[in-house]
Amino acid sequence: GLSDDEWNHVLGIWAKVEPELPVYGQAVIVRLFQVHPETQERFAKFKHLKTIDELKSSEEVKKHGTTVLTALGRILKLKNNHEPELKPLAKSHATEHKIPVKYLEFICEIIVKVIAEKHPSDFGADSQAAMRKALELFRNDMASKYKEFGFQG
Ligand code: HKL
Ligand code: NA
Repeated sequence: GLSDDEWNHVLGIWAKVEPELPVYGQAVIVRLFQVHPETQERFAKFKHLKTIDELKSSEEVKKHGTTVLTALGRILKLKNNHEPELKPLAKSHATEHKIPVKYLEFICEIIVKVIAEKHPSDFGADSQAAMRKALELFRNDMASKYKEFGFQG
């Protein structure tokens, strides 16, 4: 797990992100689809969006990004005790959506980059390191739940 100090960093930067969750959510999903186009293929509802302008102007993309970051925020706020919130998410991503752990790595990396771009002065080295550690914990626990659900990820 993370130390109290590390969680303070994580939740401190998250408090700055939260008032603008739709902006962040949109930026994260658009970037994910741009940098890793195979991830967009996982969404039947987004397959018709071909250009960067179409992605950026899609209310559905923005809504999905907001929902994803809202779910992630709930997990982060539970700190080292995220299991009750994480389990149903791992179940759906393992058994229904079949999302490889590699894709979780992609989105986590993009989340850190997008925050660093939008909040450079509030997201110093210690905060970035703490956020990376929290997202690594999230991914590792998702991966072990995946295995419990019979998905090798
Ligand atoms: N999804 C997340 C989080 C993540 C930061 C990592 C997260 C948090 N998801 O049809 C659905 C698909 C979903 C969801 C509904 C779908 C396809 C899908 N997700 C794909 C992905 C990918 C692959 C591009 C990645 C990297 C990823 C990562 C949260 Fe994800 N996702 C949902 C959700 C929630 C908002 C819903 C599922 C709701 C649920 O499981 O409730 C028990
Ligand atoms: Na800081």
